Amino acid sequence: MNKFSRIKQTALSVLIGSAIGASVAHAAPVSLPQNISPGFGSTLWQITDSGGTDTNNPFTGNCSGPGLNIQDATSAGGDSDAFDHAYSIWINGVVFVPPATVDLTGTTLTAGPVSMSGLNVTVQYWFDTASAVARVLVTLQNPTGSDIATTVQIPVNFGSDGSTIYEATSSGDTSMTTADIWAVTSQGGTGEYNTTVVPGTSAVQTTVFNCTGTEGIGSTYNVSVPAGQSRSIMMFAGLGSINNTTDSLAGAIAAAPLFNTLDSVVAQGWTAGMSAQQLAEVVNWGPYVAPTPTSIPTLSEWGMILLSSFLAVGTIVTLRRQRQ
Ligand SMILES: [Ca+2]
Ligand SMILES: [Ca+2]
Repeated sequence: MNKFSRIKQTALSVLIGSAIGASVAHAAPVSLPQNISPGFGSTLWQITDSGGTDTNNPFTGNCSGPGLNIQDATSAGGDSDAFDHAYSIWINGVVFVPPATVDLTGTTLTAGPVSMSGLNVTVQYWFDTASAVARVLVTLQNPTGSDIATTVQIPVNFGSDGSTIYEATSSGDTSMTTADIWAVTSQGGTGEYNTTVVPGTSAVQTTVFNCTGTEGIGSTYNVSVPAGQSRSIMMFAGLGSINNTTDSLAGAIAAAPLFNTLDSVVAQGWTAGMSAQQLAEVVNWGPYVAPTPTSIPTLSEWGMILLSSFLAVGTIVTLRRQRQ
């Protein structure tokens, strides 16, 4: 299937999903923790509201404070212990603590908005039903009349602990830098294959808070939110072979480039449920270039008028010649 066909199919799926969703995916206020099994092999995502740090800093201390995060995850092939608390969200050094209840609609968990640093902050975790992929979307809405500059920090602590190996990054080497969109890591090359997708970072580091080791990826984003507008940071987590239920390092490395561009991410269906406006508000990815639909050319109204005129003139000329 070519790219455009896939996008058409994705658009169709979204339409069908929306129609079906109206009847089956009820919005529901739920308390945390929540375990979400999207149905792709054994994939399991465990969401909790504790596991921030005891230092009010995302990249130091121990994992014993409050804060929304993905506590752990299991790959499609049944490989558990991907994380020791991941994707907590820190705004100007303060962890995002969810309200007493969050919304769970299908496989989309939405927390907030919570007022932080003058911004209304909403955190959404979305879990794909057709791959071992989670989307983390942090939306900052500025209700004031002035622009607000803020720092967003996101630590991911790996379950692979001291055996963590950087197997590949998007730049082609095994070193994680701000130039990278993603990194594939493993536990000593034999499991816990994590694909951490954090493009457009202002800073990135490979040590975070301590939770059976400090190994992980800590991302920092400097974001300016214009007055009265919203801006978002979008990240992804992939487990195992990502879009294949058999876990392997080769599978993870082969699938990771699907995250290389926003167009590819959209084509994979990993922005499902996001509006065009929400996509446009994402600041840490390159622009999305919507494909030009291939359609049968049709004549505009002026085209029809011109064609009719030519036919009329042609008929008059023919009639005159016949009379002569
Ligand atoms: Ca760990
Ligand atoms: Ca690199």
